[in-house]
Amino acid sequence: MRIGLAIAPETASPLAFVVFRDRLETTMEKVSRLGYDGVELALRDSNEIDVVRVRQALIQYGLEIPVISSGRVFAEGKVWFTHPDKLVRRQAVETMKGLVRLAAEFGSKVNVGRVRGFIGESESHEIAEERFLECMRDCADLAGELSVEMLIEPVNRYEINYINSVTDALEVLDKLARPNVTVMPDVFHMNIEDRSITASLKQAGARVGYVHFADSNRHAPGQGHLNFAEIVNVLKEIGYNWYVTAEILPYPDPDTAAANAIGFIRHSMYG
Ligand code: LER
Ligand code: MN
Repeated sequence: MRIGLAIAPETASPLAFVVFRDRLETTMEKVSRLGYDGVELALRDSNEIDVVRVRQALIQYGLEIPVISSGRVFAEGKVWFTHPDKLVRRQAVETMKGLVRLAAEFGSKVNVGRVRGFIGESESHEIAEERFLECMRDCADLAGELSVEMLIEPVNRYEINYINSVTDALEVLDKLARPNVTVMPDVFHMNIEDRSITASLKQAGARVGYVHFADSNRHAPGQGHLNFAEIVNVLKEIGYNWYVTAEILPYPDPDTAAANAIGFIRHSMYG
């Protein structure tokens, strides 16, 4: 398995769930020195980065971009797939398609977290889900043409009220019926929503496309009460051998958090 770190450019809101929010070159240099294999980029839209510059930095620091994540499209762009207004849904789809095209340039996958949207108080689950499925199929079909995989990330109930557990995501994947869309477990959310982290990972099996690691308090793995050795063993058991990426809060400070995360993840993998 390879180890990644979720980061964002300096243009991101301070609320973005990343350790480093800084010039990408500055962060990549640090992340590479710590021994990470890749960086997940949290972007608001595809124009936010310069492809040539980022490609040069990836080569210089020996890093990959496993995933482009889209939480900022929801939080900062304020557009999402279940939105009642068709124009807003269209904007969400166009922004996500931009991220898909960018992902094709870097050989990355594209995450769909909170940008799926929520279900309004007076709305039916079925109508909201239909809107989500239509937007998602539109993006997934472009992604398929460009050989890009998309990832549905279950997110806990305190952040969104649609697709909270891995089991929820698997049901949605069946309805979606797109082979290039998989599930992206984040063990921080699973600790809140899933009956058993290990059982849900086994249930998802080959449909796991990417994984987020954070401890129970969203600090670096090792700083809370999740059993990462057990989680890593189950990932190996189901044949998952791609990236696990630390998406953690920058405590006690960004450098320490990033160093703690890779240290503990390696320890969980190799003992
Ligand atoms: C994103 O990866 C995530 O885990 C959410 O809590 C925020 O979008
Ligand atoms: Mn996550």
